[in-house]
Amino acid sequence: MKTMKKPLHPPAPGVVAPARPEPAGPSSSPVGRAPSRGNNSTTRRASRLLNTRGQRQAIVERNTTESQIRIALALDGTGTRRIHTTIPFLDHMLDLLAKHGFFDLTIRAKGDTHIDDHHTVEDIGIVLGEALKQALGKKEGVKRFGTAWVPLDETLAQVTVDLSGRPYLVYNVKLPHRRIKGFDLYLFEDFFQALSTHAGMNLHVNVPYGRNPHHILESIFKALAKALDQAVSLDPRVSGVLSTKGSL
Ligand SMILES: [Mn+2]
Repeated sequence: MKTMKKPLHPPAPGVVAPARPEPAGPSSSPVGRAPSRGNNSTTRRASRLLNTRGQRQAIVERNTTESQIRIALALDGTGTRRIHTTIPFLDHMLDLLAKHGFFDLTIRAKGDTHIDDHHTVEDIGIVLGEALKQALGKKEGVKRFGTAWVPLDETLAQVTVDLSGRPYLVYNVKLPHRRIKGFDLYLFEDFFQALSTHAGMNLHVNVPYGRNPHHILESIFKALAKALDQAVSLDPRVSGVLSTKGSL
């Protein structure tokens, strides 16, 4: 009873499994690539869902010639995190996401950043989205929707999510300048696109006003954290899934 392979998402406090990924193979969950990029690289994938003492968590590993990424995500966490992406500004943003969303999050990523940061940033979005989807399972009892407004000094950001299974990104963000210490902030749109696609999540990101790019991104990630914290939380009034269709 320490290890069960079959029922990935029992409706009640679940099975216990060791916190390490299984080797890649035919039974591994597919982790696709965002549609905007080719699919011709050699990909090794491994993923494993863990339901430990009622916790909703997942580990997803994705290795290609462009990036090597492993993410462990626990939805019912405390904000404990260990994040190493080799991109300091991205580390800072993902740190905020875990802290303010009360997610336990471990990310180990490296990629071909000698070319540019694009592959690594987008692929982290892919793997984080996949981990979120797997940790949610059938989404039984979850609130499904979440929304948050978060200010940071002169900036205000608003993020709304629906864990609908329907990927769609709306991204209304204007940055007064594009780079912070050489890092291309436009890549965050690709990150959110990948996250939305692979989590199966409707994601709206709006920044009505803001002056400082660091503040703008920081308030976005805090708002995403609060919105996701709300959306993934369990509502005892929800029996099954919160959908008149009966599935999400
Ligand atoms: Mn900051």
